[in-house]
Amino acid sequence: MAEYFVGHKEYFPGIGKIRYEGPKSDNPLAFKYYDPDRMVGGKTMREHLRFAVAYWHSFGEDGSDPFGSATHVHPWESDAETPMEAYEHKIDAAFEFFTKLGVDFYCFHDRDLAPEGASPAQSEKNLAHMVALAKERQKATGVRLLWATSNLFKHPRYMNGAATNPEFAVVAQAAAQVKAAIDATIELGGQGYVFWGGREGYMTLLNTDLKREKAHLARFLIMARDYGRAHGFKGMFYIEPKPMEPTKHQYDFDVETVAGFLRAYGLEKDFRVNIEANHAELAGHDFHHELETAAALGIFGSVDANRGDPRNGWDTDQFPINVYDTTLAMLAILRAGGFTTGGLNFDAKIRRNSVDPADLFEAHIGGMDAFAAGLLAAQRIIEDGKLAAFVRQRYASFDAGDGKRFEEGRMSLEELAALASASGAPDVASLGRTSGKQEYLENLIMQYVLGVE
Ligand code: XUL
Ligand code: CO
Repeated sequence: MAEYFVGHKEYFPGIGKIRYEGPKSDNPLAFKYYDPDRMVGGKTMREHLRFAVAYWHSFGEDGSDPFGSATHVHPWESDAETPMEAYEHKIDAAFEFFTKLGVDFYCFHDRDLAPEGASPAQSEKNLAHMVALAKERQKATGVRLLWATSNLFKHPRYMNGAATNPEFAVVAQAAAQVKAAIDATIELGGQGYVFWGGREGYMTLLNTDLKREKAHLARFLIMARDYGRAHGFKGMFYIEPKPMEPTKHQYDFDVETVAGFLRAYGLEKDFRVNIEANHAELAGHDFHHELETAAALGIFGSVDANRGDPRNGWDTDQFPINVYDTTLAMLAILRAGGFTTGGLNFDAKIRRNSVDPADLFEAHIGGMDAFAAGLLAAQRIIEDGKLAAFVRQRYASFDAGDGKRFEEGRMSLEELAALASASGAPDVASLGRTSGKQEYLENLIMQYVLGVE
């Protein structure tokens, strides 16, 4: 394989392969921390981090917002003579970008890759055409599909929902789309398939049968799971939690809510969660909280890496740069055993006024460096063992004797209560006055973060 791959025309001229130059480099187009082949705890950085580029934000967004029109001019669209040609050029630009940046994965929505047609059959044909081109490019470059998904939120027909739409005929349209997108995922060897329920929720409960809509969502997911498994899909299905936006309330509110839903409908074997940092924030949680919760519930799967703005109540989808946060995230991910089918997908977009071709590279370089630095710090935290030892010690009273019997479910409430006044019980006045040492622990993490090199 060439150093990087240019399909036909070069869409990012003047920018070559992005290389690791180390923390002292002042080259904005070089990695400072992400050194793909560097070994970290028995695996290379690239194996740990499994970076993916999001097709929709990187090659589809035009910079428009509710107050202004497009600012991003995409050469792969402006040089196209037919609407389909714009999609063909876009995939060339995308694979040029993936290989220059040096990521191993990408993710797409069906409608990013190929345009919607006048009928489900035409849409399916458009998608199959583009899937064939994607397959050729994957083969030529070694870049793989981390996951695909279906855009069930943009078309006006989905304004009242897709799988949860009160009109059955719309649910059928959504099924046609998902079936074709699962076929595309299988054809491209995708390692995952994501459901993000952008419009699976409500704007007002006054017109909504919540119980029925949730049951419809479960039915739909069961059908999709059964179809995928029957057609040879061996990857992971994911639900991506988000509490709101675009609807007022979304059924996949957060990790805990999704876990309960999966268990209620027997979906927990085939589905895991794809956790997005900005969605965690909208749910009122830390990203770290969502990751630890998923790990504890055994449903951690993949990550949409980005950041929100704590002073904005919407999904700003900025690139991640906070190394304290990425350290805690990587710590949770490493402790959960690392990624298997999942990875770190940059569901993030450059700002509206970031109009230089280099901006898209710099954005990803910063995000990759932030996670690489986080990985290094997290690995040191694990190797040093101080943090884990502190937490273990904090629960030591459950490791043996009565505490252990309690934990293992071998004690009644009467027995437990009797221990409160048994001989040898600790003095009640001073009991429980043990410092949580939060400030010490926060400082300890800071030392690892600042010690990264
Ligand atoms: C929307 C979002 C989506 C999903 C895929 O907030 O995160 O882009 O990641 O549909
Ligand atoms: Co996302």
